[in-house]
Amino acid sequence: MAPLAVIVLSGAFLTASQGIWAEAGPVAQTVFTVALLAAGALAAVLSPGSGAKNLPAGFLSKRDLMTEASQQLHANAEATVILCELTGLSWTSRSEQPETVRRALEDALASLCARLPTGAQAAQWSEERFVILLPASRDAMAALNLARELCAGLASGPAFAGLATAIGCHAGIALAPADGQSFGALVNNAELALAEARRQQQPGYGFYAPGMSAASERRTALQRAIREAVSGDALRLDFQPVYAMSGGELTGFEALIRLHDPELGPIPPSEFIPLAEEAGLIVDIGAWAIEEACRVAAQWPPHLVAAVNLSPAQFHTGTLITGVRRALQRHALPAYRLEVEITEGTLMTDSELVLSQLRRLRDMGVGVALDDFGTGYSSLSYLCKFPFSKLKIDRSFAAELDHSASARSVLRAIVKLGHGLGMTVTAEGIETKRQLSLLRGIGCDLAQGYLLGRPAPLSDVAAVILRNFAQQLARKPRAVKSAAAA
Ligand code: G
Ligand code: MN
Repeated sequence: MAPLAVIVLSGAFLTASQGIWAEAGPVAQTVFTVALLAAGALAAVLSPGSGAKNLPAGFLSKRDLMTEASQQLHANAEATVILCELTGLSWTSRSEQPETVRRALEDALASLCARLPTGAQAAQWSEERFVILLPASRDAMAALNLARELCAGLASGPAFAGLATAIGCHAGIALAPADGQSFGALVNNAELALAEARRQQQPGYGFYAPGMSAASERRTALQRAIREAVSGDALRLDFQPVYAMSGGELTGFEALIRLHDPELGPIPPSEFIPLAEEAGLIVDIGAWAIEEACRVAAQWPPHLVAAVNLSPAQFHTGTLITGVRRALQRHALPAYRLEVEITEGTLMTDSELVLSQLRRLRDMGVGVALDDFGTGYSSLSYLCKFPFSKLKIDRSFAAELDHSASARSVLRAIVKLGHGLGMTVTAEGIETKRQLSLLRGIGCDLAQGYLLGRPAPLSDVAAVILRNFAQQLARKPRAVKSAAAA
């Protein structure tokens, strides 16, 4: 594990120094440089043998590239730094096929080197990272074209025999003097651009932009908050009621994860779920949500269902089914009172893996809803392959209803399709009475939205249940009274 630790350390050091770097004085920059060199040297000494041994002829040592860059910046204050990162070399393949990985790395480096224009210089930065120094930054387009060529060249490069995954490349670009006046600052900002390019996936390369430091600091702070919330019990579930369109009877609640950080305040799920996914924390969070929803639902009247949203990552752990089964057992909750919601995105990759687990959940009696329907690819083939119990129509349709006749036609078709396949259809995002009556007229079975009830903390749930019970009692006294007596 030693080499992994050292390389991760050097990466973490770079990340931790983001933002601070810009303000750092010469002493700190020297310390930074020495630390990088030390980490690189250690990594080389401790390498398990999968690192490239034969660097292409044009490659400088890291130290020489630093000297070169400093001289160049001193002489004409202009330079372009491109930080490239190879992808696809997993640690599994590294430990299982060190020789193949080493050759693949060398091939990738040679291919990278062959594409460098005259005057460009390069050095290996860490095992998978390479810094390219271009002599001037006046021509930003040339830098962008080079980054594009490097990424495209590797992506379509020779198939590396024996490797399970193809080798790819991401690149971040920083230009002096605008993006930094020292080599360290340029590399640091190229690192931020690289991280953004990695997050965006397409096109896989891009320039540094000034907002990236602040955005990166917020992401780092949020990931810390998420980590602390997971270990420190600060996650909460809010519950949004779902009602029957005809009669208005409460049928259950959708459980929605909420994160409230003492310093950052409430963090919306749209912000923390992608970050939790990125940090690999979503699996723990998801398992907790299932457990908590079962615990809470077990205290409700027996006709009410709790719905929990599942993330794609939860299908890759191998523990989803046992986790659900254990949570149901622990809280003595009948399976039909739990529903899981997945979006079409979850079915996009490894759909067989996902569908086989959904089938097992259905066999157990757990409800399976297709969430946000109509916004993704709406591939109707999933509807044939898997018997979803419920279709939840994305809230954008409710918003469109007021002014779009075509939205009404599409909705009618979706409802017909859902009913034809034996599914219950829920309309989400109902905010006005007009939307409610239109959606009822179109034939949706269930209704959810701010008009009927916002997501509310657990402490409000009992009041929602009681209010609905009272309303039902007032509406149809005989039926409800006899149900209550029984
Ligand atoms: O993707 P899913 O349907 O699980 O998303 C639920 C999200 O939708 C929650 O964050 C919830 O707060 C939000 N939401 C629920 N009802 C409404 C609504 O009526 N309008 C809007 N804009 N958002 C809603
Ligand atoms: Mn949902």
